Amino acid sequence: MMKITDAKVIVTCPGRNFVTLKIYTDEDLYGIGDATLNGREKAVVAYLEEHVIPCLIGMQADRIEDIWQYLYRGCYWRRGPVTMTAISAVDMALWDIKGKAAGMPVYQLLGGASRDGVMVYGHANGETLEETVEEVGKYIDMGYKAIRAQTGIPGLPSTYGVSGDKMFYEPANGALPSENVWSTEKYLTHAPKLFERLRETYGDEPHLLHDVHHRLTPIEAARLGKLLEPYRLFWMEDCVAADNQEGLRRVREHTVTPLAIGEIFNSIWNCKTLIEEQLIDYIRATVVHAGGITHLRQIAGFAALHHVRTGCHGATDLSPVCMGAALNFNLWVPNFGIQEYMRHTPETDAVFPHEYSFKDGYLHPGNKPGLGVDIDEKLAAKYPYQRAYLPINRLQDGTMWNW
Ligand code: GCO
Ligand code: MG
Repeated sequence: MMKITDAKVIVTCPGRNFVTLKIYTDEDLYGIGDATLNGREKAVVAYLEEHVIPCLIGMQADRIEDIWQYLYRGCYWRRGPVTMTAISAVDMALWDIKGKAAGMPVYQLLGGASRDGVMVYGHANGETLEETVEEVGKYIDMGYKAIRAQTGIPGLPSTYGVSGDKMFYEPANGALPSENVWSTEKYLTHAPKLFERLRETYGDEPHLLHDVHHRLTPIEAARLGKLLEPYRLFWMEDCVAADNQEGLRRVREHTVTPLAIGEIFNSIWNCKTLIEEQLIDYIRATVVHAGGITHLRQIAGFAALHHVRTGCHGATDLSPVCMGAALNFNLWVPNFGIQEYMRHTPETDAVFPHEYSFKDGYLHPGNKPGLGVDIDEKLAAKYPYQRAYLPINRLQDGTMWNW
C-alpha cells in the first residue's frame, strides 16, 4: 500500500508563471501535476497549500478515483476554475505515480494507443493579411497539418492572437492588465478575407482554424460562420461566450462551419447541453482546468456518444506537465479530434524536461513510465514568480467587452 507522505507546490517563471504540484510517497516515487491558472496563479497555490495538501498526507496514492471524489464532493463548494485546477493537479500527479509504479506510460493504463501520433495545430499570426499568410507558410514548412490563423484588424491598434514574438505568443504581458480595443464591425468584414487568401495560396490541404475568443453575439457568430463556409475551416473556436450554452444553438441553426469551445470550462456541467444537443463539434476542455484525466475522460466519453470530438486547449500558459498528460490522454481517447500546440520557450522546456516530441505535424508522448515530464527544481528556483495579467478588452467607446 503506497502512502502519500508529503506534497509541495513549486512556482516558477521561466518567461511566464507555472504552478506545479509535486506529491511524494513512501515508496520513493513522486508524481507531478500542472496547477497553472493564468493570471490567478496564487489563488490555486493557496488552495492547494491551505486546503488540499493537509488532507492528502497519509492517503493511499493508488486510489485516484476516491481522492478525486474526496476533493470534489468532499469540499461542499463544487467546481469553479480554482477548485478544479487544484483537483486536476492532484489527479495528474497521481496518474504520474500510478504509471511509474506500473512501469508504463499513462496512455497504456487508459487502454493503450488508438493512433500512432497526436495531430496538433500551431499558431500563425501577423499584423496584416500578407504577414499572416506568410506565417502560415512557415508552419506548413515545419510539417504542421493544421494551423490556426489570426490577423490584425485595420483601424484597431491591437487584437487577440497577434503578437510581436511569432513563435512564443504570450498574452499575459503586464503587471497590471493591458487594454485592447474591439470593433465587431471591423472584425467581421476583415476576418473572412484572411481565409480567402489562405485557400488561394495554400490550396485545399492544410486544416485551417480560427479563434474568435468569445467576442460575438450568437447572430454575429452565425454570420461569420456562414461567411467562412467557402474556406472549410477545421473549426471556428469560442465564437460566443458560452456562459449561456443555448447561445450556440442559434449559431448552429445557421452554419455548417464546425464549432469548438471549452478552454475555460472546468467540468461537464459547463458543456452538458452543448454536447447532448450536438451544438458543437469539438470540446476544448483540458486536463489542467477540467478536473484532470479522471474527469476529462468522463467528458470525452459523454462527447463520444454525441459525435463530439476532443480538441484540448494547449496554449503556452498550460505547462509541459499538462502537455504530457494531454498527449497520453490524446493517444488513447477514441474520439480524438486535434490538440493545440503552442510551443514553450527553451527556458520553459529546460525547467520541465520531457519525453514528448514533434514530428511531421504530430506529437507523441514518449514511452517513459508516468506522464513523461519532470521538473528541474534547481533551475525552477532561478525564476521567481512575477505577477502577470491577461489583457482586458473595451469597445471603441470604452465599454468593457470580453477579451
Ligand atoms: C487558445 C486560447 C489562449 C488563451 C490563453 C488564456 O486558444 O490558445 O484562447 O490564447 O487566451 O490560454 O490564458
Ligand atoms: Mg482559444
